[in-house]
Amino acid sequence: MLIRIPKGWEIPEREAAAEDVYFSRRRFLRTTALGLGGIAAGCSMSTVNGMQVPGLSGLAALNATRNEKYVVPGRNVTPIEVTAGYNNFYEFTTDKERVAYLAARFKTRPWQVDVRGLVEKPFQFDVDELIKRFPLEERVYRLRCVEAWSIVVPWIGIPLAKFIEWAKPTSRARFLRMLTFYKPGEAVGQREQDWYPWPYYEGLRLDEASNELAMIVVGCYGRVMPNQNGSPLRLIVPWKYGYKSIKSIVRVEFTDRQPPTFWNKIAPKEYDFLSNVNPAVPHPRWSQATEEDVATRKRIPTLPYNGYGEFVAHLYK
Ligand SMILES: Nc1nc2c(c(=O)[nH]1)N[C@H]1C(S)=C(S)[C@@H](COP(=O)(O)O)O[C@H]1N2
Ligand SMILES: [Mo]
Repeated sequence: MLIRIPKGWEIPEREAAAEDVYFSRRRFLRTTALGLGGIAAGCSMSTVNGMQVPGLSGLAALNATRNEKYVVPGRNVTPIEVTAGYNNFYEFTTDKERVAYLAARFKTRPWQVDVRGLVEKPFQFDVDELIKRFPLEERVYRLRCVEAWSIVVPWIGIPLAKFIEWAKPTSRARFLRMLTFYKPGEAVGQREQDWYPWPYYEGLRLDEASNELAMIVVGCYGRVMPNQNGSPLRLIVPWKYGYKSIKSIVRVEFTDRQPPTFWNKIAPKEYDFLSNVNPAVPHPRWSQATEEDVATRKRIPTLPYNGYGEFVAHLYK
């Protein structure tokens, strides 16, 4: 049985455009999250470092080779209970500390992904086939949300460039469009927040998607990904604001025209197609010069391209 979000928690329509609606209430929510967890009877619960986070037990271990080329100097890896306990996944709720509870029983296996559009031959694959087909890499990346908070995560996945090679786009392909599931019966946020333009959709230019940093991610912290982080497969593009890193992908489409994106559709003046992390360009409603490390609660400077300029700046000359 899924939990019904109490009326008081729902966001009014006029505020729906604000990705940060509940951000300022985080400290309040942090203190109530454990109490609310009790409502989610039947969902599996793990205690990590004394904190309870659902969705962490029973995740299969993944065999991955750490790629030491990608390191995050001066910051520690964010503890798993923070990464898996504080999420943006609007398909479930806008309340970051309740995503883990509401996503705990979402079925992410078996999971088919459609590859279509400007490819030699459209096809479908199962996520576990993909995991068997490609060697998995572990990379520690920063994740910087547009709401000015950040975490550091050891993701496990496949370079998106390798996936693109496998998909065989035609010479006309210029962009990649990705889509999340639409399952209002299972995802309470899709059911009850019907003013959002579901399903979530994102896009990249093909040269961005082919950059060495872009990854199809299937796990983190040595295991299959917890549901709340976008299981069973998501995108990670660490030089862009977090909302570009679309979760729980069901379709990858190659196109010759720039695809629309979910957040741009909702608030075009606030969220553009490229969305590269840039401390010099404030969000219309707040500064992007600094960010809060969610684990330490310390404010730290935001870096151009989230610290990945050496890899990606040439794409935007
Ligand atoms: N399908 C989908 N993907 C999504 C989101 C979402 O609401 N739905 N939120 C985005 C935002 S705003 C951020 S910051 C990251 C958060 O990823 P995390 O919860 O694993 O930290 O996921 C992104 N991908
Ligand atoms: Mo975000």
